[in-house]
Amino acid sequence: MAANSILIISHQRPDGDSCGSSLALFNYLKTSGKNVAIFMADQPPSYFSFLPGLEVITGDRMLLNRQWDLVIVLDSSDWAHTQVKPSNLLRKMTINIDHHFSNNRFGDINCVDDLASSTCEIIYKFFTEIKLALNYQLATCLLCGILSDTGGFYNSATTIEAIKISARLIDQGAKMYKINNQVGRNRTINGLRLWGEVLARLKIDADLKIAYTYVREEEYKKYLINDEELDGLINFLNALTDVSISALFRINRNQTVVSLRTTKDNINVAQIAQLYGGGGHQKAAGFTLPYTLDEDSDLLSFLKKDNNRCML
Ligand SMILES: [Mn+2]
Repeated sequence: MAANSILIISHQRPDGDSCGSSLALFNYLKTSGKNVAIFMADQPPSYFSFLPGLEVITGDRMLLNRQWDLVIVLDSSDWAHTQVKPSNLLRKMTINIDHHFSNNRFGDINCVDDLASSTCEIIYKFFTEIKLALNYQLATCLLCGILSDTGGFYNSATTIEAIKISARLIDQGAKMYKINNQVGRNRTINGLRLWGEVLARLKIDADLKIAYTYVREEEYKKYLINDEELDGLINFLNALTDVSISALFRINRNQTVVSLRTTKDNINVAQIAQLYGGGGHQKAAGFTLPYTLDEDSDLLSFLKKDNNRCML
């Protein structure tokens, strides 16, 4: 089947991998003469503006009412993370390209490799397979995804393969230090002040070996920041020694978003997240509770309850 109209979809709260992989594929398909668009439920953070073509990413739901030959879903373990209802989406075929441990193989074709550092790594391998010559733009998009998901070669997703591919992307002109600075070190003064408050109430439960803290929706508003400014905080907490898991609770009006990190070989936080309808990677995962937890006492009793069921 030759697909002429192609919709690329990626997950809510876009990150460097979803934006990088979507834009790299978009550029390739556009150059191949296809009618192509990218849908993401949320707008990408402005600090990704260095990515060529970022402005084509749209949250315009009118796109979802059109008829598409092909839908390609990137970097999303299931439909829920895209905030798109597949039953309403008119398409002949769905291709699912992803690297999450928890991917539920929702596509007609599933290209899922949970050993890949990032979706960008899988797209790179596809481009290599079809012998596509990479240019600066494609290399920048792909390196952005690898550096985002490996935390700048810091976390357990950092494989020999990821480093080898990155070296080739740098050879094509992608600037590693620039991407790392844009993606990993883009802090605002208000963002850091909020980090300070959240870190000041960090608790460690010695029995569970869990470090945990929380942030409330009102605090984002108080500091006039987007909650994506806290994305780096949970990775920062993962630097704690002597704990098995770090947890950040974002307490919103009607729900609680929980992020989990571990550096321990014997712990798979994606399995914990899956118990609550979430997902992610073995060392970095999250889930959303459809209710609000109240500060310290609730958080601890929630963690203790979980500990009985699944943790450690
Ligand atoms: Mn990813």
